[in-house]
Amino acid sequence: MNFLKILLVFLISFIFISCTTKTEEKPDVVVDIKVSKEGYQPNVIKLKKGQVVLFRITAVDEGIGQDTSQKYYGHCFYILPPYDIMVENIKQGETKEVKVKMTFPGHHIFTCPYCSDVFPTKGDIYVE
Ligand SMILES: [Cu+2]
Repeated sequence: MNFLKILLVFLISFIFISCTTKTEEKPDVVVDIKVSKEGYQPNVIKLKKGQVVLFRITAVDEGIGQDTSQKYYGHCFYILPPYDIMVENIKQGETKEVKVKMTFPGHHIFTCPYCSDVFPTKGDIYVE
């Protein structure tokens, strides 16, 4: 019985670890991205499957506003599922980082859900 419990815990942690794309591994590549109401620069990013990528996102303008008492402000950086990576609330002039292991090949979209319905804040990631 105890053995089964241990096995179950092991299996659950294994599944959790293998599903997550955020990583503590050293980055293979650094990608600097600027975001403003003009969109992301660059907005097409080509990467290789298995690479660990450090994304550094800098907000150039105020985005949806700089009121930090609000839940959401500035810009953000969201890679849609299956990555489902979200960097929230990047203030003007601020740079936020996220490290992602590119485990899913193909075409993926990143966007700023705060303002992408008004501004062209969308981009493409190609993982081959
Ligand atoms: Cu935005």
